[in-house]
Amino acid sequence: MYNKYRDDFPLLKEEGKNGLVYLDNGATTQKPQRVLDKVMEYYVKENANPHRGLYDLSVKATKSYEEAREEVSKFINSRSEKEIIFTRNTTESINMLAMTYGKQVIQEGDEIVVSILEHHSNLVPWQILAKEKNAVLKFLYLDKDYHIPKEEIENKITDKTKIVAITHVSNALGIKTPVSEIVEKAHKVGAIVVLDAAQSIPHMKIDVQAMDVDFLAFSGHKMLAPMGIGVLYGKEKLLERMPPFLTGGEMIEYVGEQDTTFAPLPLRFEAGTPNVGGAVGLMEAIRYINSIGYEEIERIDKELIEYAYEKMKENPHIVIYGNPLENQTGIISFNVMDVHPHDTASILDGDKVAVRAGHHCAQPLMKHLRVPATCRASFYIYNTKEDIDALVESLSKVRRVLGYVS
Ligand code: 7TS
Repeated sequence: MYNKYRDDFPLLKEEGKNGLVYLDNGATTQKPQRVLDKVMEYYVKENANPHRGLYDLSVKATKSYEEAREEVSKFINSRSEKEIIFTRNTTESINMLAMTYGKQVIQEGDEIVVSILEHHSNLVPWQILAKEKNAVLKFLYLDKDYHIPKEEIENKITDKTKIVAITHVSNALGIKTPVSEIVEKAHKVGAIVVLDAAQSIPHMKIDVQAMDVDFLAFSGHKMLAPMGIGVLYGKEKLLERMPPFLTGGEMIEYVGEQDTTFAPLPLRFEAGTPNVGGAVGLMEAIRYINSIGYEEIERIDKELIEYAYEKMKENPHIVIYGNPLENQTGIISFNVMDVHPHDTASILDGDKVAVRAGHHCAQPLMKHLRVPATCRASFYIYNTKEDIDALVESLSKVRRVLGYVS
């Protein structure tokens, strides 16, 4: 299967010669040449500390950083670029929210609702907040078909709910959550919705206005950008009333000996020297994704998932979790019967097939499913049917290597 995007990725070209089959895109994606070039160009031509100097180079760095913010704003259709806060990653975005908005709003007896699918990054910050405030952390659970049923949403989100923090796509199983139903119910009871889009934004169009989510968090590195740059989107009226998170340089307006006034949005939430190179890399990754288009990304996701599912189903010893065909989010979670997923992953690694094995930072989900861990293959635009053939071929050896007769 010829894949015209694969040549854009130097690591795949280089490591491909040694036989690498990279199927851990849920953890992080590879970076296209044009993103690497753009970051390099920034450092060669524009590197300076933005928002400070009055000299030309610093003005250039500031311009590039703010251009990146505009690109992100257009990409997710926020009303204004003031609503885009650059962070390090999804984890930092959600922690920032829990420690600012969360601390301000949550009071004793209030309820915070999450789902059992959450990555620890969208769980632990809310757990700690709930403990601190004597609030209640509630979970939306799955039915036997891996759906969050309507009744869960109806019953768990109540007049006491102040925050609903939910993943858009589960990193462990690839399940899509019913965001519009959750937003509708949450807003009906006066709660706000925080959407963890870390796994969804590489695969599907996000429009924060159409979705009407109040906050959205994602990481650049899972969508072809460098590590160390992430985003927190928030509705302007909510960001306006949030207290600052980190304090110090860049986020102030005026500092006296005893008192400080803070900079306007979005700089109020970006204390210290920012990651301009990362932001510029994210801008270029967005432009690359736009040049491909989500329709094409979805077409590739569908083709790969359907092929992988069909091939893996032919092996009677593979158990697949979730509904990969229904969700088509590039993720297929599985185990080889009677084999620990770490053993499976290391046998695959022997054949140069890179997959993730473990609890996927979703331990409550694993407990809920009554499995200690799974293997996860996760695809992106540069993967091919040949990659999947290599996975399936290697999987067919796993039980034999471990001494099972069939
Ligand atoms: N939320 C979801 C849904 C995720 O999948 C991840 C990372 C995060 C939050 C945290 O993102 P970070 O960029 O702040 O680390 N998920 C994974 C994974 O599935 N394998 O490695 C990281």
